Amino acid sequence: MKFKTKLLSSEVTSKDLWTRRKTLKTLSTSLALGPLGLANSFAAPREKDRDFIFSHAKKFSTNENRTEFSKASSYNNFYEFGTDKRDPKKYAHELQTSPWSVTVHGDVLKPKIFDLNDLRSLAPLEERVYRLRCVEGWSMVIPWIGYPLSSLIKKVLPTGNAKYVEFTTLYRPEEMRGQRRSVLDWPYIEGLRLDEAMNPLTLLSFGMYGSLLPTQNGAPVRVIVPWKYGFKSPKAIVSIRLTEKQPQTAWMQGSPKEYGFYSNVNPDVRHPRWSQSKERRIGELRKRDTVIFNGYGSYVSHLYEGMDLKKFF
Ligand SMILES: Nc1nc2c(c(=O)[nH]1)N[C@H]1C(S)=C(S)[C@@H](COP(=O)(O)O)O[C@H]1N2
Ligand SMILES: [Mo]
Repeated sequence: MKFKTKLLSSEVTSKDLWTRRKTLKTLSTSLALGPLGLANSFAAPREKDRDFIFSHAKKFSTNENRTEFSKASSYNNFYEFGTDKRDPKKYAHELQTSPWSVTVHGDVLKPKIFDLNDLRSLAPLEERVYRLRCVEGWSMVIPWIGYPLSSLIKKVLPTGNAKYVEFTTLYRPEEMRGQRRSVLDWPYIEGLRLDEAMNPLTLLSFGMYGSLLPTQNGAPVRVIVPWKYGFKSPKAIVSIRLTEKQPQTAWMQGSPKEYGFYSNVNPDVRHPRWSQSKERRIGELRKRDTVIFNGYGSYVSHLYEGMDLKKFF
């Protein structure tokens, strides 16, 4: 896998990254680098990597064992590259992720097209170790790097009409071979209620495991919503639009009986074809019990007070 971004002055292979990452881990434990982690600090940082500085957000992070980077970057859902779990890693290099810009618009007073570098430097980057649970019944623990999406939304000044946020993934079938087949109604669209998008857990993410996002994990920018099923965490975003009406998401469009707008992790609400009460943590053999809101209830349950979560699934 090759990163094609402005940040990395030279291309590195995943093997390089993995060994370097291990070095970093050793370094940071032995030298106790303190709360500020400097990505790629294992060697003299190359000119353009110096911006990728982040702190570790302990408050928002789980202490559970992290999924191995090699697994998190090779077992992926990213239908733009194919429906097999191995397809994203195999074909993601066909996508050019630089230059990149994200349009933030809709019911806002200050719409703006952000160049990726401007977007990334809009707020301090934090590392947050979150659980991610796929509706298919597997889960991972991943150290993401990003900042709260609320920081961005506040900048563009939502109007009183804004009730929802719609995210759109890049549409570029020449480079995303999965889009040449009509598996989903492209482009991939996801949505959140505005208060969900403003929740401190909701992350605009640019990196993971100390480095930039691999393309198969959604480079150069994606959203992470840890209390919802994985598909609510859209990758390779080009548009963030505030709206009055609830967005029609790609999965609702494709299969409305199976995928609702909310899609909160909920062991008591079955997927029509299988139970959601258990899950397999990637790397483990025994199944675990699935926890309501993926274990993030103390942060988010108030968002759904009085709502029938079986109806609003
Ligand atoms: N654009 C886009 N975003 C997407 C998907 C996709 O197919 N296309 N798959 C979703 C699903 S089903 C999951 S489980 C997560 C997986 O994220 P990961 O590969 O980084 O673990 O990405 C989500 N975001
Ligand atoms: Mo998923």
